[in-house]
Amino acid sequence: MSSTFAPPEALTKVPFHYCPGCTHGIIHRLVGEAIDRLSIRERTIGVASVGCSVLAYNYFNVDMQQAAHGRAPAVATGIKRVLPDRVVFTYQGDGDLASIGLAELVHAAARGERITVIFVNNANYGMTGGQMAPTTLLGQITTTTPSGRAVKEAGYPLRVVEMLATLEGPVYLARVSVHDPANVIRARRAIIKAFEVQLQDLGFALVEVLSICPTNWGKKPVEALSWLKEHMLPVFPLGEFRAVS
Ligand SMILES: Cc1ncc(C[n+]2csc(CCOP(=O)(O)OP(=O)(O)O)c2C)c(N)n1
Ligand code: SF4
Repeated sequence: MSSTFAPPEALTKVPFHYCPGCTHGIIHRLVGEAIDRLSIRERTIGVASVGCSVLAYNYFNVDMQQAAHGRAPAVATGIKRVLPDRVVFTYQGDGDLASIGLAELVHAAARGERITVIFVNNANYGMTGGQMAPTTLLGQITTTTPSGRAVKEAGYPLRVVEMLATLEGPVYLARVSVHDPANVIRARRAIIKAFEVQLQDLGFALVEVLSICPTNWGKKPVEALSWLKEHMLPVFPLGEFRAVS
């Protein structure tokens, strides 16, 4: 019997530990599919970060390196410079990438490092219990903003892709979402593109993926998908902010 649907070879058979409905799993799959599609599994090295995706090294069927919280772009830079023929990507949450790791990210982008960054924005610190992240929306309730994020105390959400688009180093910058099937397909295209940029040795590429955290948002998965669409899309518009032909 022929098989019409199978998991990507670039993912292991280890079951994900993610909460039911969490879209980290979908994003892992899209990265795995991109690696398969480009036939780069044997020469890809992933850098896992710290956050709910801390165990990504168990799930990607490629060589993996664990980085300390926020340091993945610096670690990826080192790997890529020593092994320029490898395809190097990081997989980071918004707490990891946009808070403690912002300096590493911005400088890697400004230097135009030939790495691919997959940035999962779920508008909170998932792993540690749902604290406010730099991407938390105004008014959003988190464990550290129980009355909703207020400008006076906590300022405004950070738009990472728009900020990086002011730099000359990045070659490809996109924001996508996985809240419905059409957007999942667009997200897959953007992730493939971000790897192709590296294969063509063009420079730094980052894809921000809007993602849900039903557990810490206190919503059922389907409600969380609607919440993303209604509340996150107006603040984090989708599209390519730096494109390559
Ligand atoms: C140096 C350091 N500081 C703080 C922590 C605690 N910590 C672990 S994960 C995390 C935030 C993770 O949030 P995010 O990156 O948004 O990923 P998510 O869990 O939402 O996928 C924090 C603050 C740590 N592990 N190391
Ligand atoms: S806490 Fe949130 S981000 Fe972490 S696995 Fe659960 S739903 Fe996903």
